[in-house]
Amino acid sequence: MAGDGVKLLGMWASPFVLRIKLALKLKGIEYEYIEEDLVNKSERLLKYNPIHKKVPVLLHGDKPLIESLIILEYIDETWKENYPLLPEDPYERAMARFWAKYTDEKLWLSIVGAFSKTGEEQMKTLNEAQESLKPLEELLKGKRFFGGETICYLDIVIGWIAVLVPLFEELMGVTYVDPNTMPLLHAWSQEFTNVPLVKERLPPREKMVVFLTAFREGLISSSIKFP
Ligand SMILES: N[C@@H](CCC(=O)N[C@@H](CS)C(=O)NCC(=O)O)C(=O)O
Ligand SMILES: *[C@@H]1O[C@H](CO)[C@@H](O)[C@H](O)[C@H]1NC(C)=O
Repeated sequence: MAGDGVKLLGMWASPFVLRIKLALKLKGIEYEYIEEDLVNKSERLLKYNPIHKKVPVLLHGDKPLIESLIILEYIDETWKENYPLLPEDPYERAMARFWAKYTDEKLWLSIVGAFSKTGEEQMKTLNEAQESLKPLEELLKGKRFFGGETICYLDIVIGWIAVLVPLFEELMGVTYVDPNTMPLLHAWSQEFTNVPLVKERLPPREKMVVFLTAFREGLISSSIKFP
């Protein structure tokens, strides 16, 4: 039956891996999860993702799939009947893909960019990040989730903002999503992480704080390259 032989290579803190966990759960697909050590990468990871050497990797039987957005579309097309993720309408599908690309390019650069800076540079880049978040506020007008009444493709794609941004804010002592100027995005962020299926899969908060503190130190000292 569909679902047999599905494996996910992941890393507990990865927001890209979380996308795949959520999609598989929404679709009701059973899978084996394999935690990868990204400091000491396994033969398995290098074999299945020799180009980027990154997680997530989805294995469907012996077919490897890489890049979380591609994997999401593959999952949606392979298990069509269960809980559609992308919209039906071609124009809406195209727009969903546009916002996904915007999220992974512009938003990722500006949000993590500000996280990698201190002092005056931090304030400047934070401002850019806030500007780049504004279109999401527009997108949420009249909706509870990006998908409408329930979480869909775009909620899963943008979900990392709900997971990481509050932690970034706490560690940096700043505000990315001001509840006064971006009330819909702020409310979405809380609602999304409170959906039981999401909440059960969030990385442990305290472990995340330790992980992100070290990540930020790496970014600031340039021992971790970004972008
Ligand atoms: N564009 C990729 C990003 C995946 C990614 O950046 N994965 C990180 C973990 S969050 C990784 O595997 N990093 C390992 C490395 O860069 O060596 C996707 O959407 O799947
Ligand atoms: C790296 O991983 C391999 C198994 O994939 C293991 O045998 C080895 O001990 C690990 N090395 C370190 C330094 O953790």
